[in-house]
Amino acid sequence: MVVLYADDYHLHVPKFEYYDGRKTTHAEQPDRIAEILKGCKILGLKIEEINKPISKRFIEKTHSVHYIQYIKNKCLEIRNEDQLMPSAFIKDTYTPLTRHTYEAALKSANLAHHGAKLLKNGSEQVVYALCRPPGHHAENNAMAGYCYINNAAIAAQELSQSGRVAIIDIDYHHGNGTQQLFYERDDVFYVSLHASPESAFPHSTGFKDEIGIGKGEGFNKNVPLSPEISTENYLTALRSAIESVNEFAPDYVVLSLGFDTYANDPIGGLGIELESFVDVGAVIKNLPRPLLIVQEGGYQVSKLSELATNFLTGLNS
Ligand code: Q9C
Ligand code: ZN
Repeated sequence: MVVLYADDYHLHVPKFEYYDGRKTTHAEQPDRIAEILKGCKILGLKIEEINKPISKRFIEKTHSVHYIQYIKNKCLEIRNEDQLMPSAFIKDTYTPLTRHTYEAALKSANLAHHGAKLLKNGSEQVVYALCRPPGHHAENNAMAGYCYINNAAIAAQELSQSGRVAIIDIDYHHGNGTQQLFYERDDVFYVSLHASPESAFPHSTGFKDEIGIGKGEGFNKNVPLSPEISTENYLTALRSAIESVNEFAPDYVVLSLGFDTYANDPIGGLGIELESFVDVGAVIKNLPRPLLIVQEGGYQVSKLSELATNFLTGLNS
């Protein structure tokens, strides 16, 4: 197993978001990755730093050219440390641009893409890409939910050129972007466990009846959960999601990993306590390999190091 990170995750520092008509501090901060990295170091894992931006031709298989151009140009307009709420290609009020957001997003996406390459050429069986900014809310032509470029989708796209790919998403929030990007495909299966969109962002997607369309019908699976679910029932739901992955018989698996299911996450929280992340990791261990783990959310910064070590301890048990 290798852990990949880009030291340039520091480049993107969103100042505030607008929530319920109020300007509030922004939850998606650089020290999130510093803390997870700290956990990986405690475990003595192999860690590799890569600060290269992803090439355009790989992004353009996932995002529209106009969308990517727009982000690039808007970031170039920002000449100071301010942030800018874009007026186009955006779905909410949580996803501001800063001067270096574009650059940080390219480097984040490259980690996932590089991880996919390592799996394809057989040099690793498990790769953990510490992506920041996260990606699973980013759609073909829209940023949302702190996400600009869909890291997991870009990796899955790369892997799909060599076989069948299953994406399992266990972030607290539904991955609307990843769902959208593979909704009409039967060679990439998407399954997501998340807090019910009735009470949680992104609100409009993540319902059970979204099963894919055309030849993609049956290759999208949403498992909306009550925020009050017991950890025991959560683990049962996770086991059955893994069963559906096994039924699909993928050649590669991508895990979108969010630690915002942690009970005390400031914006999420599915009641999973710190110690139980060992069990989550131990269940995830049953996924087939090669496996690419892509970091998504998780906002209780003071606990991220321990959340990561617990999860990885279970995974490697
Ligand atoms: N202030 C990811 O976990 N909700 N994105 C904002 C709370 C947006 C989360 C409301 C949550 C986006 C990758
Ligand atoms: Zn999330």
